[in-house]
Amino acid sequence: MHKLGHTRSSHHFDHLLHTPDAFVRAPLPGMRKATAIIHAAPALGAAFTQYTAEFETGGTLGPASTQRFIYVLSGKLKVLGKTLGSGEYAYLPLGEEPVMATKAARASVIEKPYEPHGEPPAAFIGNETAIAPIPLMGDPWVEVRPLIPAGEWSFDFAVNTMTFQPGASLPMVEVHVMEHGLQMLEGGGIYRLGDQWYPATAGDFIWMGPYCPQWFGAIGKTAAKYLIYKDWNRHPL
Ligand code: UGY
Ligand code: MN
Repeated sequence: MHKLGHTRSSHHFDHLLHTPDAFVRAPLPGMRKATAIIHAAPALGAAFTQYTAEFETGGTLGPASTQRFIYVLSGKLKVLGKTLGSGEYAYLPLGEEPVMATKAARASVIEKPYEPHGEPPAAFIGNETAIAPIPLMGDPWVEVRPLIPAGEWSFDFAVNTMTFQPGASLPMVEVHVMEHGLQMLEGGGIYRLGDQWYPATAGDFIWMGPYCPQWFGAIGKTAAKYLIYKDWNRHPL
């Protein structure tokens, strides 16, 4: 049944809420047996690209001309000679290394031209469950897991997961120069973006531009969790 023109998706100059009912799929150059839902890109005002890649078994990404971060949402992806499952991820400095699904898979892919500062970082893989949680500003109800090693200036972006116990929230409305790409992984709540409040749930994507006022409160009986990108470690000039 169609929805008579209704969607929760909403696009403003400083933010986008992108909900699954509005997703449009198209392969990117070089993809085989795979397609992309592009959530954030320079066309939006973002300085990075983030998309959900959906693979059939045997599907591959095309090469990128930028660094690339891949977080597996479901299924199995072979990267750097290892098979990665849900919650595992890879950082690829050149974007040229092959990425192939050994089982139908979905992954969140971030691509960004590298801003050099010393030697570029080397490729690595990781597992979110192996990262020790950090309480956000001392609040044990909001756990942050940095997926890219913190304190290493060579990286020009950060990717974290944030897990909010039911009823927990960001301690303040944040307004900052960094932009965000956010993939809601589990649970949900209310996201304040600019001057609006949106229900947000697993499967949604949110882009927040520089200085977009932002706040989140988790609602429901289970924890809410999201994957969040931000530009990091570089002077804004
Ligand atoms: O890292 C952050 O800026 C994060 N606390 N922002 C957010 O969750 N919207
Ligand atoms: Mn923020």
